[in-house]
Amino acid sequence: MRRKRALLTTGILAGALAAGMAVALAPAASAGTTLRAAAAEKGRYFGAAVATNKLSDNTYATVLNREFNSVVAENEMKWDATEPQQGRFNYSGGDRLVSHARANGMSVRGHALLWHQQQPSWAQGLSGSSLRNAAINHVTQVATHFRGQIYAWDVVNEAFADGGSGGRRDSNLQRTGNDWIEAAFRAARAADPGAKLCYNDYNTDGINAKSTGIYNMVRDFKSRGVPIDCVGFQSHLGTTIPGDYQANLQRFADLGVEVQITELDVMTGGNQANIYAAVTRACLAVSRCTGITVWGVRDCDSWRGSDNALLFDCSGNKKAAYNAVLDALNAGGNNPPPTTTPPPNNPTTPPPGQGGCTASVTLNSWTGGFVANVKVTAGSSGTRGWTVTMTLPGGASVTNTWSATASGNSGTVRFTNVDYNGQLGAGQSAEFGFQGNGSGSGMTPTCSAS
Ligand code: G2I
Repeated sequence: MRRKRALLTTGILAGALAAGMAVALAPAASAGTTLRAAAAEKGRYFGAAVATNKLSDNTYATVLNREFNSVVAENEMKWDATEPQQGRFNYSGGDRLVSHARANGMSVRGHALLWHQQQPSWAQGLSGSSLRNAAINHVTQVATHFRGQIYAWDVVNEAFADGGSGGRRDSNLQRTGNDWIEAAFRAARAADPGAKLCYNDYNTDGINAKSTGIYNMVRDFKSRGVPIDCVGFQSHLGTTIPGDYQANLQRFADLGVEVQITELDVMTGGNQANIYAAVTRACLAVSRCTGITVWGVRDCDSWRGSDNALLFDCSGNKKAAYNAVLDALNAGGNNPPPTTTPPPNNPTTPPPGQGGCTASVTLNSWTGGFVANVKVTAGSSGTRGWTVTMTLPGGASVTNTWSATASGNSGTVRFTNVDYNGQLGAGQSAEFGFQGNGSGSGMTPTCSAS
């Protein structure tokens, strides 16, 4: 059967060539009939924010599963939901969304590890190093729980001020020190090295003081090796879209980060469909724009109430804005995202030694605490297992460890591989980390392989 068709095709081709007709050798891309199919043809995802209690609503689930191939929890992965009491974690809503995504071929955005809003009341009552330690522990625990299941995390959400200052917003987190954002990104990288780490904000839809403040932070992070992979543009839009929307995405992309439209919704009115189409075209025109997420499924699911800001009406019918997005996704011109992602920036990695293993430590410190990320690299014989020994400065102690098992928590501490990261081929690396109280400066790791 297959052979017959191939022969037939060859015959048609030969005939067409003989007749001097132009023949397209690559199959023409077919028009996608759903948002997820049309976006996938352009190498992108199309997602929606989901309230997990609505997954049992038939209309909701039907539209979600048919049209979207990415989801984000509207509330269930926020701090108040995941750590309602300090040190007591609740992942039920997030886990439910992740399994729904898996069953339906969807990727998951994680939202949001740290934000000044929707903090549990116990965190609202903390300050200084106890808040900083609690925040970093939160990042570590949550990102570790979901490790391997999240495409991109909003590590920090909405940390910049509105208005013309271009500076940070005042918040309890900001008052722990300006380095709280980079500390969060480092902890997230250590906990889930496979997730893309994003900074996410609103009112950043054109080139303005706020987006420029964020741009400068991202540029600084890239230059200092702070792990950041993406910037989220929420795009809660009114009745207009800034003329430099695309140019703004492009300038961030030019810094070497992925850009994503993360919470799109648009006020109803004559321009709604046009604005949705313009956002879609802008993302397609920027090769590092990897996907669009709308902030809800139907108008009645939206936090914007009577704005009717989404792509489906309350009965689940497609609106004009839906058709405009689908047409824009299917229109010609393809600027696929790069298929390779630059590896995480780790300038301190030493070359592997002969046999054995080597280890290097990257420290992220603040007054009263630190996070140490340790990279173990196998020498020419590879490892079956490894142990890294470090002597902590006096007064310092380990409070938690990930991707390794610690023996002791002060003085000389030995960190041994866990079952999934002991076996390394020659030159291969594994990472683990730990958080500590006190100062971690001056620790020199030594590595021994088995
Ligand atoms: O405000 C719109 C979005 C802006 N960017 C960050 C997003 O995380 C944010 O989402 C909204 C959710 O759509 C709302 O659903 O964040 C709100 C909280 O700031 C969410 O509202 C909250 C209500 O304030 C709570 O009273 C309610 O218990 O939703 C909770 C769960 O329904």
